[in-house]
Amino acid sequence: MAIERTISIIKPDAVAKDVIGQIYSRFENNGLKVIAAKMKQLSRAEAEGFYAVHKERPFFADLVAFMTSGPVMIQVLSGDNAVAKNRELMGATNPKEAAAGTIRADFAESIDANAVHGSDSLENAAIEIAYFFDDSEICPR
Ligand code: RTP
Ligand code: MG
Repeated sequence: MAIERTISIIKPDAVAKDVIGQIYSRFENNGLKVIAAKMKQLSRAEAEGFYAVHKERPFFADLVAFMTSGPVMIQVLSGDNAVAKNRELMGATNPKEAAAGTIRADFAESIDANAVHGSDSLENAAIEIAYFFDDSEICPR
């Protein structure tokens, strides 16, 4: 298996619920190392840029409003098959459809307030990492 990097964002709902530590434990207990992290209040422009791929979708305005509603915790995860592993730990986008024991099944409120973001491909992971982190902020280990 290949060591990959991916972006995880703990969204405002999960930060507000004080479950950052519980979510980090799931990463660490499943072979994903945190190699960079920052808490950040996203500006509207930052959220729009991050989710630009969705800008024509009907939910875009709600998504940007939600992602700027409070601080988010952004981390680079590293590990075997990290992109798919993180998506597996997250569960389905809609928490009602998320498998038992996944982050979204356990912590998400709704399809909008769904606790976490994870890169959906290796290519997008590289783009999203560069969006939030300089190389000097990443600590490979
Ligand atoms: P994310 O990008 O946040 O990791 O989530 P995802 O890949 O599972 O879902 P994606 O299709 O990329 O959608 C991004 C976020 O937009 C919201 N959404 N709302 N109302 C809706 O139909 C709808 N669809 C998507 C969700 O918050 C989703 O996480
Ligand atoms: Mg997505």
